[in-house]
Amino acid sequence: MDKDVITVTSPLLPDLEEFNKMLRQIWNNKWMTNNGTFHQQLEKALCEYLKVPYISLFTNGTLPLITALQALNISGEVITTPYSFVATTHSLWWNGIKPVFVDIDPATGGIDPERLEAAITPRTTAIMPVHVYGKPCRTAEIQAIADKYGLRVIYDAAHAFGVEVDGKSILAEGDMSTLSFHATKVYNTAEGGALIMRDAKMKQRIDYLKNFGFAGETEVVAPGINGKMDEIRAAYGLLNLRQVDACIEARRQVAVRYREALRPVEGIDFWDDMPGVRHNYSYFPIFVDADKYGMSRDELYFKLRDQGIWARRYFYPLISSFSTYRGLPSATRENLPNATRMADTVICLPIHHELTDADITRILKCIISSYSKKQK
Ligand code: T4K
Repeated sequence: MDKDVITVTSPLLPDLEEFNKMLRQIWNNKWMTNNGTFHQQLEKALCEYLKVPYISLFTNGTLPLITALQALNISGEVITTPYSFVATTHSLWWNGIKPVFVDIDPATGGIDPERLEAAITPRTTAIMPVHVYGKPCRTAEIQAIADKYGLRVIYDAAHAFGVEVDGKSILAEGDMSTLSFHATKVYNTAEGGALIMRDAKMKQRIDYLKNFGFAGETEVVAPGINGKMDEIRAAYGLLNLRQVDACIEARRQVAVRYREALRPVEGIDFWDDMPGVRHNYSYFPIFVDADKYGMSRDELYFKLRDQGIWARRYFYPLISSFSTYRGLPSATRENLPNATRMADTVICLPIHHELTDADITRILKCIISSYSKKQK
């Protein structure tokens, strides 16, 4: 890739010498996968780091969504958000479940709890919200509605690694939460993911399900899948866990600089930190008001692109506008005005631990120069 290109993210990589030492151990043991030593160590270390009671590692962040739905026997209709990565809704489709889209709360980007009740039908069995960009959803209100109607709540927390509210992990909310450890995430194992659950019985069930349903050498208790993380990724994950805090702090400093510089720019909106929340700064979305800023979102996006700044329009287009989902009654723009507006105005600016001061200055100059021209 061109050296002058600034990408939206860059993977946190383990120290290669340390990684080699761990690879040597794997080579010596010749135990590559199926609940190996590093896999067990990583599950334990992540429970401690994330302050959660039980975790099950997976090969990516999509299979935990599919498996959670299987484990809880979810069927019929599930209420979800259109403002996410397609994997959220695809996990429902893979389970033969009908997605019902509900609009988002523009203050969080997450599903709007005030619109949930109107979407519940006799076929509704669960809610699948997303802590989009790692920003916590309104979990207490979502849970109150779920309790009132006897619904399950599965959080797609792919972006919410290490996020806490008042010292409590956001991953402890709902029946289960999923994580993605994809290379583009704050904490990564190249490909990888996890499912977080509340009790040992469910952990056991999930461990069976991600291993074809095997409960011992000769017994299969359910039609499971192969979702197991291997030893190489678990070793990589153990090393990355040592440096993830420094990575989050570096990202925080980028966010501080963006906010300082962009606050006076009319027509560029962004979120500040929420009180009591430990954020992970996984994404830095800005929202472009074309009239006030003097340039549309796409004009700015392509201007950045032309200057080698590969920002991204996460999450445009909305999931509900893809051909698979477009025909659903809940997929209309009229039903999803806030999500539509957000998808049409968002740009996620580059944010990662290797971004230099010069990079940040270059990005800001590109955004601010268009605005200054309009002022003249
Ligand atoms: N739920 C939610 C809410 C999610 O956001 C996701 C995944 C999932 C579930 C499913 O989790 P996984 O099954 O994926 O674990 C990325 C990721 O592929 C995807 O994991 C992620 N969400 C989604 C939001 O974004 P792309 O298409 O943006 O990736 P790509 O290849 O364009 O990479 C973006 C930039 O990152 C590149 O320009 C440079 C940098 N990069 C990327 C890779 C892969 C690197 O520097 N090194 C790399 O190895 O999808």
